[in-house]
Amino acid sequence: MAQFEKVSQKSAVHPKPKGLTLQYGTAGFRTTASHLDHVMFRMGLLATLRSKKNQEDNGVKLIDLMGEMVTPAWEGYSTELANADQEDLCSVLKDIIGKESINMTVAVDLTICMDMTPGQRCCSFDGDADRIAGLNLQVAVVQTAYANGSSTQYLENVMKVSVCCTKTGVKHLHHAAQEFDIGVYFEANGHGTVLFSKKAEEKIQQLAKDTNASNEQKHAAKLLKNTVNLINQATGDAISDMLLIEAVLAIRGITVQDCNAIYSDLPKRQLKAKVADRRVINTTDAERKAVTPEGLQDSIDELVKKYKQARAFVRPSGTEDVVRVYAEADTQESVDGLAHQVSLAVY
Ligand code: 16G
Repeated sequence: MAQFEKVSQKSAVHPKPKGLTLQYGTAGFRTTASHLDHVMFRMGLLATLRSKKNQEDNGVKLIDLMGEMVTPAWEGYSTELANADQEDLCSVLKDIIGKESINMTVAVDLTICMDMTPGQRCCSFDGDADRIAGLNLQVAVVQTAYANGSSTQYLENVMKVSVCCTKTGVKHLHHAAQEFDIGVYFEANGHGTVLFSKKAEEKIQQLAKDTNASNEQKHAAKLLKNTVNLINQATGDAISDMLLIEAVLAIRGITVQDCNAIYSDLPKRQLKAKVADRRVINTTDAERKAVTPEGLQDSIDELVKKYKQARAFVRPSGTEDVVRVYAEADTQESVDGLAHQVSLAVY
């Protein structure tokens, strides 16, 4: 068929490096840019098929920093760049750089995001939330194996809230959180939000206007109503999460330092182990136990037994070609030793 001849011709311009195998994971295809040219071309083909199957149009849309449409000026640049003839491409790029005064000379060091001084207020974008009482709603916190053991203990023993653990990856936490009236999900690397069931939202609305409710109940319901309005239930939205935390701190009259001092994290260590094929490691129990290769989990269990308040697990990364090793124990020295020994057991 003629269209396949065209595909062959065009894909020859985007050759696949010999012997390179990539796997679609949580982060899609992620590797060095020089290895992605053929992937970009081939994913264009796949997107066309996906859209043809669903009878949808194709399209490419740029989204601005806050998720809104790009400005008219940048729409214009998009049109110019997309339509530029090959020989004019660089001059169009230079033109945009000039018009927008984009500094192309300063090397950006991504390892330095800001200078901090003691007491200065800043936040890293992640998800968190608080608990509620009195509405007979099932509230639960969903974590992953990376959640510090102290946080799990605090939630279960002090806050008396149900905690469940899922595999790493927003989609797993999100689905688990949907099982509850109020599901708070949080990954230690910062992804998270709060989900409210329809029933929970209705109960909160009713209580907020219930004339028989006490002022205290009405106040609590109002706070919850505002939380429903503020939090982004579609996805862990760092900005709304941050605003919610600010609101909780203000309402409780506590500082970030007070909040940080509620419990102390157990010392932890994460390491990466590079192995020939990370997929030989298969896990169960929300990634807390390795089922293959045989004997690996026994070795980890033996090592963990040597330390106090210790736990450790290994899992193949979904975004990098490595095995991740995580350990916790009573002291930093112990946990460093444990993580190192567990990573040796992986090789
Ligand atoms: C991705 C996931 C994140 C997960 C991380 C684990 C989404 C939107 N993001 O960033 O949830 O924690 O991968 O990476 O799903 P890892 O598998 O390399 O440890």
